[in-house]
Amino acid sequence: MSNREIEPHTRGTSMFVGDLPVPAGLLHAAVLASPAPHGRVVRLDTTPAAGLEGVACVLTAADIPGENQIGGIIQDEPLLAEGEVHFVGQPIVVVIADEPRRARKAAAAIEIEIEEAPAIFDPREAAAAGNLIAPSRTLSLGDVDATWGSCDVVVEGRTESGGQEHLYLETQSALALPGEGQRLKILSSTQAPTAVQRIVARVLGLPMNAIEVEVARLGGAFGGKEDQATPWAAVAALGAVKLGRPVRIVLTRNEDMRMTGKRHPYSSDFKIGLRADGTILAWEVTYYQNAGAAADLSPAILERSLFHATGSYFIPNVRVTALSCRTNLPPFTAFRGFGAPQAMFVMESAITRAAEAMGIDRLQIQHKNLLSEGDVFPYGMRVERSNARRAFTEVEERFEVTRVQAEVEEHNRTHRLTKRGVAMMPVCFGISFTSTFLNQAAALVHVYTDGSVSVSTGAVEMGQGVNAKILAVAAHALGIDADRITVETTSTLRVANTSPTAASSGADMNGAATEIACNTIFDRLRAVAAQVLDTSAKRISIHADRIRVDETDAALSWEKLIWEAYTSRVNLTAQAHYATPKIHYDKEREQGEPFAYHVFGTALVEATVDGLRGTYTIDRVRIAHDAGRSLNPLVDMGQLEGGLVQGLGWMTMEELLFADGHNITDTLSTYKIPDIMCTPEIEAHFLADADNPAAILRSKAIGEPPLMYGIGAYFALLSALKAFRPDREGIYQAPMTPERVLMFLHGRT
Ligand code: LUZ
Ligand code: MOS
Repeated sequence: MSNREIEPHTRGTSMFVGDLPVPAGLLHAAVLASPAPHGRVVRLDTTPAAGLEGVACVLTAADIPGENQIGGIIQDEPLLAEGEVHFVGQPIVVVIADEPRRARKAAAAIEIEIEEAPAIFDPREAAAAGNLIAPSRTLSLGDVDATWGSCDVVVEGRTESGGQEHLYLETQSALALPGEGQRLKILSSTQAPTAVQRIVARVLGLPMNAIEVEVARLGGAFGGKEDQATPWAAVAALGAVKLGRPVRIVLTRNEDMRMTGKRHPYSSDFKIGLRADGTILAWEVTYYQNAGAAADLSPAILERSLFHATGSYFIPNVRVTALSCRTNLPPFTAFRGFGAPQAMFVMESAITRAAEAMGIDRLQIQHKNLLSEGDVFPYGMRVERSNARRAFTEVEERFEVTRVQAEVEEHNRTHRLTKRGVAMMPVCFGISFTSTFLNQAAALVHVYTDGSVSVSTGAVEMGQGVNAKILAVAAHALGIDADRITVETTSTLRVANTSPTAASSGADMNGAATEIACNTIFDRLRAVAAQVLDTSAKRISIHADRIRVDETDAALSWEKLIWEAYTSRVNLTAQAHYATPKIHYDKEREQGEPFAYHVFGTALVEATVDGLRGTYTIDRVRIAHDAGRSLNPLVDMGQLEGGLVQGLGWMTMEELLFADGHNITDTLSTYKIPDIMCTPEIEAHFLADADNPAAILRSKAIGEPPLMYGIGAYFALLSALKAFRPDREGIYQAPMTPERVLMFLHGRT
């Protein structure tokens, strides 16, 4: 099973928005962004920019023909700031010029004066001041208040987890091409073509059918282009409509890092109650989500945190409260895991803190409380086909965890300057958009008269291999060689009302729609073949590119069959729609079945800390993962490794820092992501004979769950730190940077 993206990527011939052939008369956009985190614009003089060489026009909020509003879930975000600014990096003015350099120079020449107002950066301060994006939400199960008294151990604590920069290789970009009349075509680096279409239509005051959005592929996205590709497409569209010429915007790395949202930092309070044998009886947690200055996807991300509050464990008494707090930082957004990693970090911190208080191994608590068949989540869904225990014990046995632990202890006994740590990290991740209505997809399949096949869906290829999976589904459903099939770009003209390619569900849903469309065509072809071969349709099948009657190859080729169908005036095109069955959720009662199924797995993470330097290595990560019946094991293994390393980065070296609302980690020299040198030895395997009746060809979604294996790194490091300093209480403040390591080992308490 091939991934056709690999060769053009390797040769450098695959095209991104910034590589497309330059259309005649192309202009370039640049943005002047707010230099202050909060305040009022008291003077704005664009004349110094307008007069500069090459400048075609300068646009402000006053030039927006439709609504100056790009908010999705909540309409609280202007495209261009009007009067007030709410974060450093908020777009205020757009300059269009003949060269990107000149557009940027002109934007810098604009004179702006801002009367600063008090700004809030801390989510708890925002909550105390009543600055919430939406009312808080609480999920509960059993009765926590009545349970604390019957617990043998109760510990409380506070955790912090930091933000995370997406650092997709391709920065945010869009190219807007004016067509006849009011028509506009936008080539956008977006995970959500329909969101771009809807918001651009709103901003321009046009109907959606005036706008086509097309996406060939993205150079990575990781959630960063689910909601936040939209403003850049709107900026290009605004310029194109004003000037009647093509306009492109491609953010520089520094602009992208300064102006766009990242993973939400969370600050959380927890209380956990256990029996002396390690059984968790009660779990109470409050999440303060730092949402930044606008809602963006924050409420949906908060909802996923609520649903993942208990991680891979069954806890009979739970109360989870989540607050989305409005601060003066760039609006934080979707990032692989979408609120679940933040929730799981708190759960694992609580287990570690409890183990410390009880003087037992955290693995004992983990093992004891893993989800089993029939257990219920606080949101009311029952666990079906849990592989939580299976994956955990498979790691314990296959990788001899007891022996590894003994070796680590031996190392720590015999080494003074380095200590090792080890941690298990179980993952349970719900598959489906938590917003039920988004769980739909569509496909459009054409068979041409020469027998070649074209498949369009709503899925966006972003390096995750979704096109390879859709190709495999189509080849399987039609029974023909994959070489006959192409998976096309994503266009709102061919497939309308697409959900974002997100929530790990791109292949599940678009693959299912593809299968339905292919089956429709297959049924029509069977009838044609039956007529040609003078037999009954039931006896016809297509396998390995051959038309068969019962088990014998017929004297009829695929090409001949297609020509027969065409000349018999049979429809060789099918459109299909797929809606994930059964799922539902009642937000009033906070009960339902929001997910089609769950993905399970466990990682074993080993780390070594240098006690003098504070540096460390993540030595090895070994994983048992439930991939169902993988549609493409190579693609899935790539996603697993990539997700893991991204999770390791979030927990260790990636430290997003703001000073007075200014991102001071807005370059590749101040914000470090893992590279091949700090990638551990990875040994991962998929559970044998895994199955999943709830997704396409019994596969399982892969995109997000592996990121959360990376959380194990924090606890492996913490256990090494405790080997140096058993006198110190653990800290639960991610990322565990070398600076934090040194402070833990040698700093004053
Ligand atoms: N996006 C979204 C997501 O809109 N809803 C979700 O539930 C989700 N989950 C994961 C990643 N993106
Ligand atoms: Mo997402 S975090 O765009 O699946």
